[in-house]
Amino acid sequence: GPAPEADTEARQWLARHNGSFGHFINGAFVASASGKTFDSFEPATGALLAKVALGGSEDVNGAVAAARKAQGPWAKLPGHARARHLYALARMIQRHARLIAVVEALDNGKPIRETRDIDIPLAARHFYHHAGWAQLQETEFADHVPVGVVGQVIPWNFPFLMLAWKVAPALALGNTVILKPAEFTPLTALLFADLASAAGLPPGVLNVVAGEGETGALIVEHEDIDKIAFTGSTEVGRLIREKTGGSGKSLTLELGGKSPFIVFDDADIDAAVEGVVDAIWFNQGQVCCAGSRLLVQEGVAPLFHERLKRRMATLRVGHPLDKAIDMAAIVAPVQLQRIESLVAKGVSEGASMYQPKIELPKGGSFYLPTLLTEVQPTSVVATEEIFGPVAVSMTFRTPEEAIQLANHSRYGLAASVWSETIGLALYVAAKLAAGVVWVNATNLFDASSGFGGKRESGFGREGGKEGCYEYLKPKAWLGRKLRPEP
Ligand code: TXE
Repeated sequence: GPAPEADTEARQWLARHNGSFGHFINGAFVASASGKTFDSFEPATGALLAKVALGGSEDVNGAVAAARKAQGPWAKLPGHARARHLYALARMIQRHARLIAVVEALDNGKPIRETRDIDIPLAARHFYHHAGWAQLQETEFADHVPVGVVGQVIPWNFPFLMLAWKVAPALALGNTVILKPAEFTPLTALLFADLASAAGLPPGVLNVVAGEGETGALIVEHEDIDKIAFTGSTEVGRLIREKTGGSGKSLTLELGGKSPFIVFDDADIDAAVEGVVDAIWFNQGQVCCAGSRLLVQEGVAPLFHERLKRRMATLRVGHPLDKAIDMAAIVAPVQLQRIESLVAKGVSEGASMYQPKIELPKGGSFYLPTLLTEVQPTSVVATEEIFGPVAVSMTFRTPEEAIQLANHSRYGLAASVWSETIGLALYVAAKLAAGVVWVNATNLFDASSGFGGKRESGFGREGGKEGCYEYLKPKAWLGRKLRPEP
């Protein structure tokens, strides 16, 4: 189990706020105008972690007014001055990496090994990367202007990393932000606001309004917001698209997925098995680009499934703060029930289920690593996003059949192809409908590489130069004497 002192700093931080958090508006923490709050629980134990302000229209109005007031001066700063702020935020994340990692693990239920080694370092890297773009704004984006005031609504699966993906490019390019973290995981966004304020970020540039879906809807519908950036479910994404249609607001959506993970007969089997571990058991499978649909060539399928099951039996499920575990808790009981009912549906539709005999911790929301084989391509588990530690496996004979099965989806976020024949892998990769294709690899991310989907997985990119354009608008300058006389 976790060392008892492991979370001292995090508990102290919670205690400093008396376990009760306000919104961060115009540079200060404030309670909701209505006085309403909601509870954030520890998924691993079910215990109450904090009480958090529930944002209503007055709170959203206040945040938008602060962001509007701050936007002009923020955009007028020279790029290098904004870059200095982003560098300061990046260093702040690194300096407090341990505290953020622990709070994130407690609030989300994910393993500390992942928050410490992946989420938090990638978030810092995102701020460093975008500091570079801020510095280059005048030269690289001379014919563009900031979008303005941006509303950002993020999910609970990567609370801190999704914050970084959204906040870093927005601020770098001269926008100001109203961010709403997900109701299951509001704490690291509030911690970040605390750190940003200590790092000297001007008031109003970043505002965090906590709350539920209704708070998100208030942001989406606010008249004085110029752009909405959303990551979350395809259903809510569709709703937001309807609500913003015709409003003149810019919109980017990063939604769900059911990404194929294709294994050819000649793949390096051990590497592909480790790939599956990363693809579907990383973050308990609560990953938008999770390799959740295994497509295995018939010749190697029995061996592949046998090796995969053997590997599954070695996975360790435990408390998020235990450094020696592979998987921890599912974010909330409602998500656990969703996983359970989808798997039951899969089994009733004829899938055969394998779960290793691992003892799960008591009290919290835990689910075993699960493999479903003999799955029909049209069944619910093969087409719907389960968003849990459940791999669904089907077989194919030819590359053409693999491509057809892979593209048989309403989504198009990511794909992964495994073959030692690079020509075959690249041929298949080129034909896959996905925003990113990994070859003999999975879940590779970098701040310099734009991430985003096709089809019902959404549109727009986060990261890289293409991601910067999502926070800019082109502006043409035509006329005489645009330059002062010498
Ligand atoms: O997502 P929601 P949920 C998928 C995944 C998961 C399912 C349900 O399949 O099982 O969605 O998760 C805010 N207007 N993904 O219900 O509701 C909400 O408060 C504006 C995939 O938690 O989309 C939160 O901040 N905002 C995904 C955010 O939207 C609204 C990540 C996401 O919540 C709103 C998460 C509204 N009407 C879930 N309703 C991915 N792409 O990675 C809710 N919200």
